[in-house]
Amino acid sequence: MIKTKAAVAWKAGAPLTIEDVMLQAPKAGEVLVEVKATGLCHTDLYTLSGADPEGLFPAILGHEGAGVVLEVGEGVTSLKPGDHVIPLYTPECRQCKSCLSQKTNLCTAIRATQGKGLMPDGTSRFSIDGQPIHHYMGTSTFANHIVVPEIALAKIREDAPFDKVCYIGCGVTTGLGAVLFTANVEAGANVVVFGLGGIGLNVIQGAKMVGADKIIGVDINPDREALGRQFGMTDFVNPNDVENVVDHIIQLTDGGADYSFECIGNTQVMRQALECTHRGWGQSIIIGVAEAGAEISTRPFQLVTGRVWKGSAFGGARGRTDVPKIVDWYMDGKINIDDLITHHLRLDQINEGFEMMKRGESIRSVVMY
Ligand code: NAD
Ligand code: AHE
Ligand code: ZN
Repeated sequence: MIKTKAAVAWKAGAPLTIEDVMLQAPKAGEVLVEVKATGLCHTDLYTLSGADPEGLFPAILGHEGAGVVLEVGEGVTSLKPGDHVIPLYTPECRQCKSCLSQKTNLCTAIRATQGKGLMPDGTSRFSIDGQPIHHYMGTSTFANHIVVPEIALAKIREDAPFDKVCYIGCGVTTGLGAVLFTANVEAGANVVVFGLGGIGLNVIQGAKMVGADKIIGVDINPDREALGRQFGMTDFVNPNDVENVVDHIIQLTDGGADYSFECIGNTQVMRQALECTHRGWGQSIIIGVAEAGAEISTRPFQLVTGRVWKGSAFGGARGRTDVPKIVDWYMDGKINIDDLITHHLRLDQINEGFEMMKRGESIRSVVMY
């Protein structure tokens, strides 16, 4: 057992509190990691709000981290103490039906226990005064030390700064990957991005990277326009300034977008995102996470006439394979992460990070341990 510090979510809607937490040593196939930095993603806020059907309390949230391996359990062969890693909420076992299919990144090896806030053996490694505390998304990066299965760690180069590449643990990969892996956007395509936060700006960055023609950003926060343009957005639409956002985009794109991305988690916007795509071939990718019980709807005619609705988790990326490459892209200057990290915080400032997210003042806040 070791003692570590963590921000604990005791109940839905309540601020996190910083606690001393006991962490059990890694068992077979598991790895002890010292988390050096973690980003705050909207999904953490969503789960904390109580809207997540898989949200369990008490839990240690956080899923956008980077750190160093301290110890490996029995049978671990791909990692050793000192290795730099990014924890993966979408693991890559390379053995399950899903991994072997090569049709999805949604590895199923440990998904059932992960969704119950437990390690693969059905128990938690975290406790406070003997009371078990749930893991979250198999990562719990709001703890300074975590135990994670080997298959849920991407080994990365050692010269990459933790406080930047932690963002590759979710937001960067989700946004870039949705363009590159899920939608396969081609050069010259017209793209619309709904929601220009930590995910949407990375979708814009991905669209620019593949040579999209028009890249239209849609957000109710006018402050998002400048950063959107810096990352490659060609047109900005504030839905509050136009009569009908779907008609407006269809006009701007001469008949509809080739691809649209919903990066908010709002089911009404999901419908708009589908319906603003081009008849015959438009594809709309849902990235945003909506609350328990939410449903999407459209006229079936929208699909009959060739529009396609798709979803994307972790950008369709295979974590152990793709994450180290995305770290290389950052280190080679091919992608910009620095300008999206608007705030650095200490762990005891984490609640302020969520308040800034709610107020629309931050893109990514990163906690450094
Ligand atoms: P964020 O809070 O940084 O950004 C959300 C943006 O949406 C903000 O700029 C906000 O102003 C804008 N917005 C809100 N309501 C709007 C509306 N009605 N119309 C237009 N714009 C609106 O959040 P984020 O971290 O970028 O996450 C975005 C969504 O993606 C969340 O739902 C999150 O849970 C989800 N997510 C999904 C995956 C995945 O793998 N599928 C990964 C990460 C995040
Ligand atoms: N428990 C949630 C699931 C939310 C969800 O869809 N999560 C995304 C990642 S969001 C990261 O910021 C995901 O990877 N989904 C695939 C999976 O297997 O969970 C709910 O709403 O039920
Ligand atoms: Zn996330």
